[in-house]
Amino acid sequence: MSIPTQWTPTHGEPFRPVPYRPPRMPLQESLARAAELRERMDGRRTVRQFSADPVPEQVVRDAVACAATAPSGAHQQPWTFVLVKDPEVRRRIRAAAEEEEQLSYAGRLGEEWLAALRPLGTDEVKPHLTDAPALIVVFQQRYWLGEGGEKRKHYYVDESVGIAVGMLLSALHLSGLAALVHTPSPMRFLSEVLGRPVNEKAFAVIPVGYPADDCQVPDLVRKSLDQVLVEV
Ligand code: IYR
Repeated sequence: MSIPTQWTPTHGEPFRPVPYRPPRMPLQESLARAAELRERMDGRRTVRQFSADPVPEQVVRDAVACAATAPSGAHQQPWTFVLVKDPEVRRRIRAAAEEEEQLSYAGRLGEEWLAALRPLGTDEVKPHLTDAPALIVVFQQRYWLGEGGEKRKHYYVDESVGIAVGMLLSALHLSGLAALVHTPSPMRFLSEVLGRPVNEKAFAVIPVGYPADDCQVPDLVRKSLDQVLVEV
């Protein structure tokens, strides 16, 4: 399993701006694209039942590359994406996740949380972790760790990685793949199974694939634009 080389920060370098002149999109095109994108994004659903069919790996890599264009605190890009294809590693992740989830659903979550989850139909059984042909495990680099053990602070890590995951989900969906943001809790086992360094903390496990032929999703209703947008 390859471990990406750590990025070296440009810490302390002077500001050397370069021109940015993207061509302005014509109004009609902008309106049409926005409306189309809105409709396509509304078609995204979190999927928990995956087909075992393989996915085009380049599509997944391109989606990760899109995610890695996210803005980040001080442009520190504090993320690592581990693409897990090996079925044995996926089995180990599933076994460890289910062990934690059994404790969660048996009471650790508490009645109020369980009631909130009831309409989603989730439980401690996580077949998506082995059925989906790929998992993207997203790690946050809580701080930068140099080769010689030196550390540097990272800023707004939660926000940065959250934005990157949003962009990842959008890229996967718009490229025709389904995904699920799974956050087993606690997630320490992911660092152990995937051999990640101490400065990295698991953020989410994202199974990626095609929905199973008999896939079902909860009958969710999204808030309307009026309910989420305040214009002043
Ligand atoms: N991590 C658990 C529980 C869970 C929590 C939330 I908040 C969800 O939106 C869904 C599930 C699980 O994966 O089942």
